Amino acid sequence: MADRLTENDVTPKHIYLRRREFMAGGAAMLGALTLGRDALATPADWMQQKIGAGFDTTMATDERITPFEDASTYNNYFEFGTGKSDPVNRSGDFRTDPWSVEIGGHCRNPGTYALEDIVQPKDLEERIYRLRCVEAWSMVIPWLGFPLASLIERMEPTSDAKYVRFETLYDPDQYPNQRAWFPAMDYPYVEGLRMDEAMHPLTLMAVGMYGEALPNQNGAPMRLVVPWKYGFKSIKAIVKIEFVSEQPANSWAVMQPREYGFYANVNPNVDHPRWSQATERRLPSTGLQANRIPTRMFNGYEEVAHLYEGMDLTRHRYI
Ligand SMILES: Nc1nc2c(c(=O)[nH]1)N[C@H]1C(S)=C(S)[C@@H](COP(=O)(O)O)O[C@H]1N2
Ligand SMILES: [Mo]
Repeated sequence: MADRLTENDVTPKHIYLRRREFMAGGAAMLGALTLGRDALATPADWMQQKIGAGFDTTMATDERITPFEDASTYNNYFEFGTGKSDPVNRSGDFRTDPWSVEIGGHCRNPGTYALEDIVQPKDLEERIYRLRCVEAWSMVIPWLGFPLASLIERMEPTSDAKYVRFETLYDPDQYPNQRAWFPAMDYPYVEGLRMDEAMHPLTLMAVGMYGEALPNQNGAPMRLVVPWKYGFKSIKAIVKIEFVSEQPANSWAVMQPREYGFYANVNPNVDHPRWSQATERRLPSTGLQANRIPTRMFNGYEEVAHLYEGMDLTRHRYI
């Protein structure tokens, strides 16, 4: 289940409101607002640390929060390179301010919106979600964000809006792999969700993690988090959101259609053509201590199962 903070969590909102200042301030942004991100705390510890003893710990799972160090140094973000440490090593100068997002397609309020107008501080909350990559590693991350549904509702999609299509920034000046002789994929990176998936309360637009603004390598200034799907659905550095009537051609499915599809729901019973998906390596994971655990259907978020009733999930996982 999603662990949520809906009361007393003024700190994340406060941090977001100060975005411009701490972007400018660089490392100084951490300051007194940072709370134990080195953790390996349990979610219950994490919540208690943040809001005091009043937190209802029955909401929390007993899974430990992945240390910030792992979550921010072992990343997939092909625009910066295909190595897991390329994103942290190469994203230092990435500019996230100013940032605007073009929203359009079948909706009543299309336009180009400044990030500050998209993120409503009152909607920000912290949610502890697992992130499970196709390549079988996983993490538990305290995200800071808002339900995608609240943004969609403000845009007033029409009945022709059947899917939501997302696009990452295209800027070869800033993204080394976009100007490479042989780019790793066709850019810009594109992802999509069916409307009901996009509206599901678990679907989060993240602007931060571990109580701070998102690090560049994790998708600053705004990225999607769809916790029951493989990580590639969680598109980073979003600059365009479009309401469309046809299923979007998402980047990985276009690149390797035999391996990747549109739905990409986490499913331990359906293997990737090149490896098993039955287990995952929970970070931190090393050669000596792989920390391998069983993968769960829908990454453990079984409350989404009804969205796929009547669908052959074997077929829709990759095809
Ligand atoms: N724009 C963009 N978004 C992306 C990717 C990418 O290469 N480019 N990689 C995806 C993949 S495959 C994963 S597993 C997650 C990784 O998120 P993390 O680095 O925050 O763990 O980001 C996803 N979002
Ligand atoms: Mo991934």
